[in-house]
Amino acid sequence: MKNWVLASLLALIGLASCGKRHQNKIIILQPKEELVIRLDTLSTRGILYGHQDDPFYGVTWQWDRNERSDTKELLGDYPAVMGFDLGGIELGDSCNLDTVPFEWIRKEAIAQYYRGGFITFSWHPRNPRTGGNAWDVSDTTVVRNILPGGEQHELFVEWMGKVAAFLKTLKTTEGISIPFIFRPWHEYNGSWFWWGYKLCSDDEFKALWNMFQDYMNTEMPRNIVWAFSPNLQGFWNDELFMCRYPGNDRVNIIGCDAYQWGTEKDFIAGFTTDVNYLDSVAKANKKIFAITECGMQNSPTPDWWSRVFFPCLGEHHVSYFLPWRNWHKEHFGFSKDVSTADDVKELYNQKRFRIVTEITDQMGFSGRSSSEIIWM
Ligand code: BMA
Repeated sequence: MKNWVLASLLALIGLASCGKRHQNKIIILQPKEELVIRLDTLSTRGILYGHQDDPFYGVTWQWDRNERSDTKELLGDYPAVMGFDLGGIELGDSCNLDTVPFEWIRKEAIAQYYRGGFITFSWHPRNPRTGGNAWDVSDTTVVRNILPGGEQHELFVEWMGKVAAFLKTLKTTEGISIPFIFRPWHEYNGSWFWWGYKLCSDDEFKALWNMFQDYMNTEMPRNIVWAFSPNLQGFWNDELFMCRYPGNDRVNIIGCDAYQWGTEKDFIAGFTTDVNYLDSVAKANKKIFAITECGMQNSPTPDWWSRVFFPCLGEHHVSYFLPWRNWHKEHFGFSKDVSTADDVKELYNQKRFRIVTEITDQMGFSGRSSSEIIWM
């Protein structure tokens, strides 16, 4: 982003937050630039709560289309960030891999944008070589074979086309494509997805990232904010991190997917180490830092968020944290129906995190481009 654009916008934000709206200043930004600036500015003011599939189902309900949301039922409004998954779009399916209709995803993403919140997409595509799912790691040549010249390259280009075609339908009422975060090839440092660590070389992984990103950026040059999202590692160092980092010109957000699967002690040690390392890389490279997925399955520990999760974040400026979906058999997020409800309410009252209510007016503009900001 050009520095003068940032400087002008920050000046505008400053004026707006002082209560004096600056009527005459017009800022011209790409939608994705505005999204990055909003996230960046908000991250100095507190962490945003995000949740996967928030409006489709909760711990004790599912497929209710009456504006239900576990977040809203516990805290009064929707999460600041909503996550949706596109797995299945590549086959032309009408529902994603978790049986959510893509039409609902489209409507909810637009609604989230209009209420001033953020949207993030992940994609768990099928295995383009074997026909299995994203977790099918039986073939170690998948990435190589979808790159140019590979046996499944043409098929994969078709798949990318389906992703782009769907995302292009996310439009304002004026017909302008809305901005969103895309988080492809997440948890690449583990080996449970076909694009994982042992399933491809560093060069193949980077070529995959570049091919997908270049394709999508050609289709939607003004709309996509890119999140690079490794899994909890516990022992990062520059050599290990940089070998698959796509490069500063290709990443806006450095994330971390962090679940407690084992002991609390191990999680705290690993997560604290990773937050320190990944945030330092983010800061050094002028990137936004976020906890792009997180949680403890089925919330067995009532004070997990206040006693385990938040202390690991320390004083770092974290943009958002996004617990995974509240599917009844495997739920991770906030809900009035789980043991963490009181703890979460207390944290919210202490302003330790924000939902969508708190991010819309504070900066002088909402999720929609304000009268002072013109999208180009
Ligand atoms: C995983 C699990 C799966 C789900 C997938 C995509 O972490 O929750 O059940 O299909 O994410 O949402």
